[in-house]
Amino acid sequence: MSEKVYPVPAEWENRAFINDAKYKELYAKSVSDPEAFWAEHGKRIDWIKPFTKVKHTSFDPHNVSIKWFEDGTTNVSLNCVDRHLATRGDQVAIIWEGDNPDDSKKITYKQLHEEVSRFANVLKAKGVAKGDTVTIYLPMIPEAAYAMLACARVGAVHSIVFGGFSPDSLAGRIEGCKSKVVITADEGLRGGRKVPLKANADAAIAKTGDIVKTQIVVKRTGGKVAWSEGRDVWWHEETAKVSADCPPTEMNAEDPLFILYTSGSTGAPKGVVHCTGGYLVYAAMTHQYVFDYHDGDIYWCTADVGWVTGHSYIVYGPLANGATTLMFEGIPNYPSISRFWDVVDKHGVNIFYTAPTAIRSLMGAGEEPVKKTSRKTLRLLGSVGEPINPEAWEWYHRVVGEDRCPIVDTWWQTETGGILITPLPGATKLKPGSATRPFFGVQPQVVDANGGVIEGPCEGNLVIADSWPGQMRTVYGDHERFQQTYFSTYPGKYFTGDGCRRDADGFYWITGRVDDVINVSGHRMGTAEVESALVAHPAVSEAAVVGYPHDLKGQGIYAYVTVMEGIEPTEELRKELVAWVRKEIGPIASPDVVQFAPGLPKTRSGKIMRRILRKIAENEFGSLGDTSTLADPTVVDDLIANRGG
Ligand code: 6R9
Repeated sequence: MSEKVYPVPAEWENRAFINDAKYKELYAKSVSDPEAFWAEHGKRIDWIKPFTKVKHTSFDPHNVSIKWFEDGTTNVSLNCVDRHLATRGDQVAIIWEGDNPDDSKKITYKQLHEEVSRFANVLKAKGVAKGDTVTIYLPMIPEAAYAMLACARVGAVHSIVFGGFSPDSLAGRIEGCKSKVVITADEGLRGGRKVPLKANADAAIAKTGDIVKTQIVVKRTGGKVAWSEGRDVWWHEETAKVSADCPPTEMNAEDPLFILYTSGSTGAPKGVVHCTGGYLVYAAMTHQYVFDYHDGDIYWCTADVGWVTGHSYIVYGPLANGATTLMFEGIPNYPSISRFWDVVDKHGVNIFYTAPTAIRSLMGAGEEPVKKTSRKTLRLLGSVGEPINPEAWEWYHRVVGEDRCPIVDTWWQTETGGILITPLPGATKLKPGSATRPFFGVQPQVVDANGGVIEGPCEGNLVIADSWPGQMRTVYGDHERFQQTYFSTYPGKYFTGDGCRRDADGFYWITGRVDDVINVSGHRMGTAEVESALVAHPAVSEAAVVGYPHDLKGQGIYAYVTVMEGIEPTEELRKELVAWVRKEIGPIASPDVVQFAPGLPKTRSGKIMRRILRKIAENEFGSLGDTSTLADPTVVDDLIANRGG
């Protein structure tokens, strides 16, 4: 592992909100007296009724309860839109860059206010009230942000489903939170190719009985779509019918803002619930300090709003701060592999936040497509989603940032609502591959297999000892699962599911998941989800899925499949199974390798020994460990002899 160190550049120490001395002072205060610290920083958003209580949290595994600012009231859209009208009504809130480079537009805070208010009135007209859930299945178009903020405005809880998910996955999520309204587009556009969103949503809705009463459809491409009279309505027609005046609904700090489904190590995806007050305070504060966002900066996060990064760092954090946030519909290599940098130059982007998988794929195309662009406006780079390997970090720093832009490697999760471990560009020296130090109020600890807290330089599992305002509050409809998943492994602590190393400087190096969650191009995938899709195929009797190192994706999906008696494990079947999983879950879940296996390595009690399957997938036959407890040790020889990939 690289231990190269990049000191904080002098100009950053001077310009940044937080330098090292300030970081140390504020961090010490944030953990020694969280009440006082957050009482002060909770004021960064506007409250309708100010809070008098700050922190009321318990990590007791049988009684987890997390409340922040619990007697305060506010509204998220009030903070992201209305409060900027007086000071920056004509400032651009959202720069939208379409898939096609000729297609872009700018939306000011005034325009955003009108769009959000109108659509909020549409939701009301369709019977959406405070506490109702709304499912959003949209491409990266401004309407996605309008829809999120309109839900917040009327007190509805949105659940965004990534546009790459299949009808089945969408159906499960609509059912999970019983949305009577679904918002989609006729088609999405990515890399010049059309994505049949409306057709997918129609298929999903058909699977959910009579839950969905209204489907609101944005006309994006004008492509032909099926229409269900009485249920389907056009966004542009409905917004034209209503007034542009819609006062924000007063919400309690602890009222839910959104649900976002995410993969865990077992079972179906969980509905992670985030609430109004604490989430917004945390998203806004991290956005300002981690990206050192100053008025007038142009900020671009390349995530999709279907993931938590899009929620916190395209929409809520930046807009709460009155920022100009860029939203990009397309992909990094269309129409050319220079697209990211062309967009940076076109809009004068100062702060650029992307994922290691994108960096690695661009790296593969060499330096020339980057170097032929100017990028002179870039000041700061960010990384999120998976560990960034030092080679990719160095390339990002040297080629993209021309050795002048610090990189903030931000570690966090859907569950954490905002960034927990990260450098601050004016305060933290950088080590390629390390997420460095905790943000204010965050108390990471490293524990050993028995749950003992390890001090000093060490390696182990990462837990967080106490709550922070952006933390998820519960699993939608299943508080028991919330307690069980996150607080029972190391009772009294939040278990992240990640392993990490802490070095002599107290810097954290995230080493990846230690549970059965794999991270494919920064997208979380439960191996159990892929397995259940595979065994749903009539030819499959058993399947076991593991992750393995993949040069571009970080991790690839390796599936071991046992076929039913009498079925031939042919090349056609292999292809069919890959297509099947794509259809069942979505393209991001496509197995990279399918290996037919007459038997899986199991203990005598019938438990699949994934440790062995992982080693074989990783090509590490020499270190299989003890296989003597297997019911039939000879299956291992067959697995090795027929290794795929
Ligand atoms: C924000 C987001 C969370 C998992 C997390 C970890 C991995 C995210 C990382 C990182 C190393 C970073 N992860 N950022 N690992 N360094 N900077 O990605 O949320 O989709 O819920 O994934 O991603 O394994 O546990 P989510």
